Amino acid sequence: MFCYQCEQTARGTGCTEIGVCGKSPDAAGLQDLLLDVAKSLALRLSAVPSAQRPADRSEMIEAALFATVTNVNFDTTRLEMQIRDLADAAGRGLPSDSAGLNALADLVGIAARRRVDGDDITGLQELLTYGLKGMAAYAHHARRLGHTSAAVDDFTIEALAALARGETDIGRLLDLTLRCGEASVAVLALLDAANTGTFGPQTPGAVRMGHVPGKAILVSGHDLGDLKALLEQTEGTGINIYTHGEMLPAHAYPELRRHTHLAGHFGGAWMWQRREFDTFPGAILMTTNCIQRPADSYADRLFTCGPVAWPGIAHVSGQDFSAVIAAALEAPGFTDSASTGEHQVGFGHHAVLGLADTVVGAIKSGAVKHFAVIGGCDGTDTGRSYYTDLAAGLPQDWIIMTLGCGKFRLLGHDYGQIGPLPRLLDMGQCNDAFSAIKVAQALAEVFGCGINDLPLNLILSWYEQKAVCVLLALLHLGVRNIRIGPSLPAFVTPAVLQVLVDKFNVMPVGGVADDLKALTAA
Ligand code: FSO
Ligand code: SF4
Repeated sequence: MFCYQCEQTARGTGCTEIGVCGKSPDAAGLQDLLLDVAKSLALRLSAVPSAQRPADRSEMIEAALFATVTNVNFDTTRLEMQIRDLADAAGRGLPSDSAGLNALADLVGIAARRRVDGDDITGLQELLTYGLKGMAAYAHHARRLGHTSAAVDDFTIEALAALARGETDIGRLLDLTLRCGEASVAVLALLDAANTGTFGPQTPGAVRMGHVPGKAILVSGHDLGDLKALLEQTEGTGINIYTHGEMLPAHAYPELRRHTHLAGHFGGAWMWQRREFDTFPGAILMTTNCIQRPADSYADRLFTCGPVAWPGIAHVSGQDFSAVIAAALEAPGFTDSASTGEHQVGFGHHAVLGLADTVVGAIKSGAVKHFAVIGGCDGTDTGRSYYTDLAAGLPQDWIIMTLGCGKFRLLGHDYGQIGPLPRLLDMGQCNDAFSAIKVAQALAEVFGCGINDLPLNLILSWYEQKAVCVLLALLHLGVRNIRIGPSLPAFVTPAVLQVLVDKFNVMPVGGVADDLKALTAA
């Protein structure tokens, strides 16, 4: 196997024996093959005008791409079924046995392509592929809420078809990558419309960080629609629902918050799940990534749904959560109350722009000097304390906008207020980078300048491919001087990095003291 798509890749170069994430060589090979048949299907569809393409094909491609995102689908049986479905739709014959599929996978994987095309071209092809994977994840959530975009679907097919043809022209690959940024903006807007249209715009409010006595279900991942269905199915059962990881922003949505048994938030970011799930005395539902190898102590009360799967873990198909509810009723539940305090959520673009007069007044009076977006995806790397220390060290007249599971690095510090404004504005999930974009665009309009002329810095943490989608979206909007860490992607070769530096002045995060000095010198 060879995989270098995420930040925790082995030795910073690539996982070759087994994934640091726990992905087996067989699952890695099947994911490579799944991507390859998705490209074949896209190539076939690209020959047909978009209006005449069978309705379910984009959804199939989207599901295939999402299945290959880091920490989503580790189940070889499910991967093989998906490969065969896509191959059928693509009219492509495949070996009938698993060994044959594995052998085929070796021919289409990254290592084989690197031997032919070299590191730079393969790296650029993968950069585009990972942007498409991130888009697919967000598009999937939007689609489940009834929101789709022909522009997004068509671009995915066009880009995958180019990859299927083995596009090696660096100029064309760069062009597709930057256009992937344009499609990424569209998909972030799509999911924002889906979430706020279905559950109401985010509104500020406090979330209990802890638990109360009673039976309990913990919901992790990103899919607000699954959480909503579970809230409805547990209404009146006495079971309390807790959010975990990227579900924390669910408390900001009126249509979710109105369920009084949405009792609080339990735990931190995804990578602490083995420790946290172990101590949770109820059922646990993973709605999307990021799943880790389940510990025996909770494997029998862990459930997956949607695109996420782990071999041997019960998978809920559709949204009938009766098995999850039964497991919660069987488990002891909490017998006490505990709390580490409250966290303010809900500063999506509707809420922040609703305070536009206050924000603009605070800038004009000098009470607010600068904005920083600090967030993205969290991971286990010890270098990630950078984000904690940087945020804590910023001057008191800086407002910090945060989002994604990277926000957990910032919690536990009292940032205080500037007048009526909290200094830490939690904008939501990683896809709510769209809110940061909207706020920046609105400020640029008020002050009659470009986004890059605003007193604004972006300091992002990345982990997996949704972060690539968000980064490409920001680059498409012309945002310069973005700091990325804790390390740069292995698939971005020095030559490709130079292009990003020349065009956008993308830079790696440095030391906290040096970066604080550089950020505050401006
Ligand atoms: Fe995090 Fe995981 Fe939301 Fe990612 S929970 S790491 S980029 O899946 O998506 O921020
Ligand atoms: Fe390694 Fe990340 Fe790929 Fe998993 S997803 S195999 S950790 S590079």
